[in-house]
Amino acid sequence: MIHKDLPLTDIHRHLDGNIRAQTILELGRQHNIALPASTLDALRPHVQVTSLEPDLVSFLSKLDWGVKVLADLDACRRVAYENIEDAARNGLHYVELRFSPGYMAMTHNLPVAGVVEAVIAGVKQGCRDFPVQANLIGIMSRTFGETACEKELNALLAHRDSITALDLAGDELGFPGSLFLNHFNRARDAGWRITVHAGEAAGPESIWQAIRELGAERIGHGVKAVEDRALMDFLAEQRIGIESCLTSNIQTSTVPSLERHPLKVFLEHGVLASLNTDDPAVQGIDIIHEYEVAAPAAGLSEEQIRQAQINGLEIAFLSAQEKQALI
Ligand code: ES4
Ligand code: ZN
Repeated sequence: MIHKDLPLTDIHRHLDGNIRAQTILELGRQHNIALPASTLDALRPHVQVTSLEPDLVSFLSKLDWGVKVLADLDACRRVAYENIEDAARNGLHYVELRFSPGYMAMTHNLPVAGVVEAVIAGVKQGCRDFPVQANLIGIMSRTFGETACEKELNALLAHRDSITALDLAGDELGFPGSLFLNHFNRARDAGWRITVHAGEAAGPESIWQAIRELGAERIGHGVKAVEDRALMDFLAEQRIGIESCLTSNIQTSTVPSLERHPLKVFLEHGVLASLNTDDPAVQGIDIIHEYEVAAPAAGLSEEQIRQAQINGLEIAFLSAQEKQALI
């Protein structure tokens, strides 16, 4: 269960993987974009995961309808704003929203820096209207290669003070972290925090690489760390945070069942692992489901669920001042 005496956080949530089905319908109508269905019920199976996907890349294709309706910058601002509204509705006190500006810009050839600006504006307005704190994490979508990632990075750096951290998402097997050393050097020079999707589709070596070469202070998913005892020790000792997303890991076939998810082992090992959603609208879940249904199914005791909630706050990319406002 969710512990009401503690702040509730979600520090791994993709804004562009969390576009309401209703908003996809409305934006499709508004901009004359042909959708695979014209009612909410008929659209759902196209924009939401209904069963297991065979792998990460198939899962990620489910996010495409959401960005296909981003026909202008106002649409980008709207989905950012609605993400804040939904976070507040879910009872979150603090959310880290991540987004790939190049992916959001892609279908309608929007200016990438304009997308960054629109997302920042939507989040800022949302935080004025709803009782939730937020920070933004910029994503480079590795699937589109080094040059596209450089464009995303440049657009994000144009608004560096409104962005807290840099992440690398997408096809981990096809595009290893070693391709992005320069990108992360620039991000660290800008004073950003670093988190990397690693050990989701690839093995523990991808996590070592993210930490040692990209400067990751947190790891998205990191499930494969459990295969490497030295890495488990290192994560615990160095207080490298793990952003666990239980349902996501089942839907991408990263883990065969919740009972076999390594989150419990991480917590037993003293690794700072937290509970998060990933792409809640696409997955058909919310943070409450992850705490109330998924975490118990993964074998976590109430004490371990509480620890995961504490860890979410502990490893959040909050300044001392922002943290003070939360507790
Ligand atoms: C991801 Cl964009 C995205 N969403 C969820 N999981 C991911 N893993 C890598 N990229
Ligand atoms: Zn993710």
